[in-house]
Amino acid sequence: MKLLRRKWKKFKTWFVDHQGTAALVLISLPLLALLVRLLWPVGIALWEQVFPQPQAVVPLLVNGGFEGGTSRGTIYWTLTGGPYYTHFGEIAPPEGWTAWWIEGPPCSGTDDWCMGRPEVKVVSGPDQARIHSGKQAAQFFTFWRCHMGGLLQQVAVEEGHYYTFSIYGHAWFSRCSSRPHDPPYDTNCVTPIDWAQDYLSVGIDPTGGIDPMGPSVIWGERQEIYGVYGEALETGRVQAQGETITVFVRSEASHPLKHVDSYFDDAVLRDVTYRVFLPMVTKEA
Ligand SMILES: [Ca+2]
Repeated sequence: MKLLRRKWKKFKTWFVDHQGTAALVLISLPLLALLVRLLWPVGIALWEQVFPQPQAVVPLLVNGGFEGGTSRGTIYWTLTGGPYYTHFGEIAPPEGWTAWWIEGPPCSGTDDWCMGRPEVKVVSGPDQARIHSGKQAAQFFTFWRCHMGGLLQQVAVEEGHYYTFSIYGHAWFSRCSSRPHDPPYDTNCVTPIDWAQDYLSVGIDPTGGIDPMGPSVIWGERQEIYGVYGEALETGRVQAQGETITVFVRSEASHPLKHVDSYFDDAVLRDVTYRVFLPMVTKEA
């Protein structure tokens, strides 16, 4: 107690001797608190700008890995017009995706062979080579018919932003055999066809349209990828013209072989608006 009394006495003496300073401190404290309160949100915002926190990447596509269920969505055109939206039991595209195709026009440069209606399904085995990652992939295929078609999905995006779309894909076709990895021209049956192409590609309609033949679709390079997954199919950077864009996957098979299959997996839509592309610099020897 003696110590406390001595301290209090000392404080009183200091307070009397320094009234001006004490008053200034007492007035300044609430003002300082008010200033901090007002500037706090600004400071937090500045801090987040300078030191941004890493954020989880939210996939722009629905079911891009084809790990979900299936849907019945179709859109197709025939020689009599379109688009038509009839559902077919053998067409069950991955959930979130719509199967599209062109039906009827001749392919291979002859009226003998025409683009046919495909079958579409989600595959989960037994052939694991058809799955790029996860447990499922999408299969688009025809039987003794060539085809032009694939999958599409409309996506909500930021108008004016730039996007790229990619997917892994490969084709497999066989003149007769049902053995999954036989070469295309196996000889265990008789058929006059000894040639084939299946071009795979991806595209973006920056206006959100759903016509794969429309002039606004910007397609990436067509590639022939046979038998196994290789490099991803990709589009270039495409600027969204509105709040919706459409991504397309396309298979163009020119041959009515017994098996005309296309497999796809791991579709990704990326917002590349702010990505900086630096030129590659090679150090001279
Ligand atoms: Ca998958």
